[in-house]
Amino acid sequence: MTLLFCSASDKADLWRAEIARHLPDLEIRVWPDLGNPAEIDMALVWKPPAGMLASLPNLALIVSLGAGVEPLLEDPTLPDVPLVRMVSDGLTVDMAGYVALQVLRWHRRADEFAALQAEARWRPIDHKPAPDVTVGILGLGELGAAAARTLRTMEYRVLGWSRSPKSLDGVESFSGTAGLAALLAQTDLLVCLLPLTPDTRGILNAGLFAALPAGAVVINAARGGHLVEADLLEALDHGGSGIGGHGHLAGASLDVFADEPPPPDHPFWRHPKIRMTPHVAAITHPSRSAEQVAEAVRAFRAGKPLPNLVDRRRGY
Ligand code: NDP
Ligand code: OXD
Repeated sequence: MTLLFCSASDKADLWRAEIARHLPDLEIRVWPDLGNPAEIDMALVWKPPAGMLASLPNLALIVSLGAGVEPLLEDPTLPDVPLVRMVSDGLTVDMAGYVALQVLRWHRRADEFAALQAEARWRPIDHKPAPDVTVGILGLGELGAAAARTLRTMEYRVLGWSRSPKSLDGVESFSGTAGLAALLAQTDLLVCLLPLTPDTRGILNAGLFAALPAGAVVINAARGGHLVEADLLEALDHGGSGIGGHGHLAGASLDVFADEPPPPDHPFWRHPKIRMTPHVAAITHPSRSAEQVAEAVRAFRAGKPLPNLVDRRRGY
């Protein structure tokens, strides 16, 4: 059995070494040096060139290096074989940390204190106790649930929205359209951790922002396609008076963008109420995630049920 590795943004040598620690007998080839394509039956990929997977006649398993699989599902030539996505402790811990960092940054006024320090000014600014601050999380899956658990340890009030209701200690669960409206009406900081599907594309739009209380903050760590960028700018700049001055929303933390990187003249770069990171909220580190790849390969070899199988009809 032979696995093909294909990713322009991951280090093939590191992955090969880490996977070999778990599966020393597995032959791994690195795209574009695939040798005889007919010998490849498994592929480990992140954003492979469109049509590449379809050119492997005996491909029987695809493992995604990412948790989100919409780049694969958007390829109309994607072979109809089982697709496993990345779920790993490394990714989960990273994402929970990113969400906690952004929630604290806005709640504890971190940027305002940084600005005051730059002017050598000593000015205490008050903040609400954490239990009086409500964080609403869209998507209570692997990453959303982990973020919720972390925020609960910090005593924030946490609400979560998912397709099916969830039972998570200390987290109020909402689902459906009415559930979304109820969650938004109570949310001070809104976190998006949904998969990008036809149902969720553009969900962070003018209607959703208007349903949030004035002064709310939006944190998008899922996909750029969830956000209607012009609507965010409008909600930040107009329509009320948030903590940071004019505008219905007080601010936004964005890790993901429609175009990555956004062009140099994109208004987000210099917007005073936007904090950007370059799609680094959670990283699939080989040392923390090779075991999950090995698990999928072992199950595949043994003909056992595959872990973290994507439901293609649902789109995640
Ligand atoms: P999961 O599949 O585990 O969770 C998805 C959650 O979203 C589930 O709770 C699901 O509900 C809910 N959901 C899906 N569709 C809808 C809908 N139409 N309405 C309401 N709820 C919905 O995904 P992960 O938590 O592993 O990952 C989430 C996303 O995070 C990924 O798809 C990816 O885009 C992004 N990501 C970003 C990274 C970054 O660095 N910025 C890194 C890794 C991932 P239910 O449970 O009922 O099915
Ligand atoms: C992922 C990502 O989906 O890194 O894993 O965005």
